[in-house]
Amino acid sequence: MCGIVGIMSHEGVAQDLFDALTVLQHRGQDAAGIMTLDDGHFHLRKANGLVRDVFLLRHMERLKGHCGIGHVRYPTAGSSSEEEAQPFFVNAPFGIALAHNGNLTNAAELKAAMLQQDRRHINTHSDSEILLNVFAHALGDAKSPTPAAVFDAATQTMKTLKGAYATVMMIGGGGLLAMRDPFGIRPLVYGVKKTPKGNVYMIASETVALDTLGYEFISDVAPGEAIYIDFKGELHRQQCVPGSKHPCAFEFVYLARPDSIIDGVPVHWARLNMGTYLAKHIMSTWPDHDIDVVIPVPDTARSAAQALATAMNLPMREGFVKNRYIGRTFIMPSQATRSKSVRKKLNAMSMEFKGKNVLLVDDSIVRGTTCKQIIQMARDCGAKKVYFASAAPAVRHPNVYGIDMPVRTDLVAYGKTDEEVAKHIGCDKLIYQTLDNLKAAIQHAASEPLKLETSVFDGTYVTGDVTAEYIDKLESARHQSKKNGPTSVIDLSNAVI
Ligand code: PIN
Repeated sequence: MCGIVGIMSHEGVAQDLFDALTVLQHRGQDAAGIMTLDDGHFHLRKANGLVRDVFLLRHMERLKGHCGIGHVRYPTAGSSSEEEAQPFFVNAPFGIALAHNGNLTNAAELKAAMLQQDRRHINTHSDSEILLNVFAHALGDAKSPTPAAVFDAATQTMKTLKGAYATVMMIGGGGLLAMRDPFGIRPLVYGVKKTPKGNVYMIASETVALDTLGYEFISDVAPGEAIYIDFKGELHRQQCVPGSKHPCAFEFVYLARPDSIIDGVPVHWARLNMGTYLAKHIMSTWPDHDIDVVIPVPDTARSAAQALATAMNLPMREGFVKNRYIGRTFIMPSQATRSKSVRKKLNAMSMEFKGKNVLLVDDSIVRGTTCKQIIQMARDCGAKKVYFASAAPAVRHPNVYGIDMPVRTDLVAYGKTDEEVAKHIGCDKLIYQTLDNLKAAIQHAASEPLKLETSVFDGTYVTGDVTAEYIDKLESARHQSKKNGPTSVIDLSNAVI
């Protein structure tokens, strides 16, 4: 997953872009980049690392201009090399820069077609570079980047792309463009700051970026919609292709910040509801439970654990302390780093465990490596029984829409019953949220009826183009990259055009 931002202002945007990327840092800690446009000149700084480490004063001073876009990355398709950090740029037409969150599922076909039909070379393993070139080709014949020309190109692009994409682009002599895929799988919002010089607009992955920087939320970018803010500061919108809202359920489970609102759903409320539904499930399936205390696995699971404890009339106690200076383990590049880092990251306070039957609550179980160690820590602290509850259902399918979910064989629940997973991770009892309850929890926090993208739980891919063959290719690319260093599904260029 990645975080993106774009700003159209009347003064320098580098500082606001930097601050917005810092607020979106949870969406990716692998690389960061900013590109600005100043009087016809594009300026770029991108590198691997955290936002605070990538941008030094000398870089910030170079990033001049009243318009700019930014990106924080965790790699999905593509490698984690510095060259593949975003924004990407093409010279023609007009100069276009792009920041993308999501993953295209027809990238291999598009790459092959691009070379053969459009004679466009793609230099990286990234599907984002393909997206940029599809759009650049579509805008190719326009005399100038007028709203009509840009929306035509956006429409053509959306008809060509498959998969998940939330994007911001900056077009030389034109303005700032945002597009969200027809299912709205990844989040994208925009807002305004009213200043004496006129409106300043921000487009961002999450509302938290608008809030923190003092922008007023206008709307989510609708699925299949494009938003274009020209250099005169005028905002244009167009529904380019029909859309049907299906935000990714995992954004609510874990990816997004709790203080964001996605498609009318406050993430924090969704997480509280997950706890309440999980409590109801436990009480109905295990009425004579002997849980003494609920202990959250920090941080994401705290909201769910709190609501669960309240609904079950049980005490909730903090039992783990997290070192806040260590990154999230889920989005570190290698499994080796991940396994080593758990104990450095979390320490248990034995007095909360000793002699008690504890219910540990986490947001999800993916590989099962972290929770296995956490359960062992609880036992080492003298817990009598260690029960484990996941606020999300079992993850049994790979993600193809921009979350770096492991290949099936690395998912602990793949091919296992709940009892087998419990045995594997070493708990006395395992309780998963049911998928119906997860959907209900998110729906109950929503302002209107909502459908969700839930493929990691049920293997149903909303875009309708994800075949078993595609998943096999994706997985063999990931296996290969584990063995030989980064490669990508796009590189398996035996695509059928
Ligand atoms: C971690 C949130 N959350 C914890 C991410 C662990 C899966 N993992 C997904 C659980 S935090 S495992 O709150 O952001 O720090 O299944 O791989 O063991």
